[in-house]
Amino acid sequence: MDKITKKPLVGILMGSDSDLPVMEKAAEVLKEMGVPYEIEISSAHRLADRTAEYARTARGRGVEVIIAGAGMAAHLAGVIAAHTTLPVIGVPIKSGALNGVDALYSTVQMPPGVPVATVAIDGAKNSAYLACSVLSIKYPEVVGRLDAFREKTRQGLMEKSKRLRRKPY
Ligand code: RP5
Repeated sequence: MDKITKKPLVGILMGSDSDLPVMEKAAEVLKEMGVPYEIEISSAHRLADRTAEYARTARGRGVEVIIAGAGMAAHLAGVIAAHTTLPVIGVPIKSGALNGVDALYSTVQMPPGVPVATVAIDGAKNSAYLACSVLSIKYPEVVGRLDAFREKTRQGLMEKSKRLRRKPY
């Protein structure tokens, strides 16, 4: 069991700055959970060498989980997974003519031995919660924060349900 320091434990990558409105939601969740992260743009196609280098050096720099979001022919998460054995979480992004279905298929259909844990189209929030679940194996602080978040969600929904039940029909 370890203690969290200021060193980034999660690397968030995205293929383009146009992915930022979606991917910053992952950053927000990690901030709420007190998990340090680094965030960068690096494309599988337009910055191929840099992407490979990022993935190869991530473990050595102390990164423990990588989140990669990309749209259209989304190969970012897969290319990262090809260059590291760290857990890689892919976020297919809704962009282009096919509204993210292309990115979903490109991200999820990895060959055996090179897995990418793929969340829903634009599922950046869940990518961060999943990263927290992975980290919770080693960092007990994260377990407590995940439990507190689930409890807050539960309470909020119970409140909403109560308010709805009180409405006259
Ligand atoms: C992908 O192509 C990016 O991840 C982005 O979702 C999409 C469009 O990129 P831009 O043309 O907006 O840079 O590689």
